[in-house]
Amino acid sequence: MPISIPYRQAVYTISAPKLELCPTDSVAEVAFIGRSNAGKSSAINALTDQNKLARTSKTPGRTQLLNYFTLVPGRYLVDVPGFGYAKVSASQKQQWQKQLVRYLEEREPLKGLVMLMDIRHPFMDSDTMMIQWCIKAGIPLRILLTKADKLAYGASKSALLQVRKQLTEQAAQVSVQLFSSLNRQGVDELKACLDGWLGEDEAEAGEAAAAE
Ligand SMILES: Nc1nc2c(ncn2[C@@H]2O[C@H](COP(=O)(O)OP(=O)(O)OP(=O)(O)O)[C@@H](O)[C@H]2O)c(=O)[nH]1
Ligand SMILES: [Mg+2]
Repeated sequence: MPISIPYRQAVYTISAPKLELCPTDSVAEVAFIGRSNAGKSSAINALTDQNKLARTSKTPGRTQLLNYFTLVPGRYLVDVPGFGYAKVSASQKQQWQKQLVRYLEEREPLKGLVMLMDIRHPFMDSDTMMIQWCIKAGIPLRILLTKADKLAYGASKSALLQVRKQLTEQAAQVSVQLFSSLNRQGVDELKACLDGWLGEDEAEAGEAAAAE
């Protein structure tokens, strides 16, 4: 049985510029990725019911740090600044991309990725690249079609079906849902998904203890 994580208790913990400086006590973490301005920080704020937990900004791609938020000891959400256009030099950008790839490939407690795509223009080049990479690496991926409030109900449903169709042809570990930080659409659905990923070890530990 997956446990229920207290998302509202999230507290900012640390910003790590690279893998080596990430928390050492993590047993399970979920990272939010996606293009600059997709709404990652806003989604974390909606999920945790805190307006200013993750910084949101209209200036895309400012920070290049892995921002950790503790949910319960050893369990984290990670806000990963957007790939795409960052307002930094080409060499800084390359350096960051290298760190990001290392984090995604080598971070052991990483249980899943939440990837945000603007519902009005999904599957940009960098999105498709990330999806392919996740499938290859075998990492569970939840895609949020964000800013769903920008489309009428029918249009958002049909966008969801279209994206879902395109994804099911690819891999079972990838799922997709509608999301809006503005009107909180999809927050509960996202929580249910994250409960499964973040509570996994605890549930297994509980089962093992009960079996003894
Ligand atoms: N209408 C609407 N606007 C949103 C939504 N989510 C985010 N925004 C807006 O989109 C802009 C970018 O949001 P952020 O949460 O800062 O985006 P981000 O992905 O964290 O961006 P970076 O940190 O630059 O990578 C802000 O102006 C938000 O207010 C949403 O669900 N609906
Ligand atoms: Mg952000």
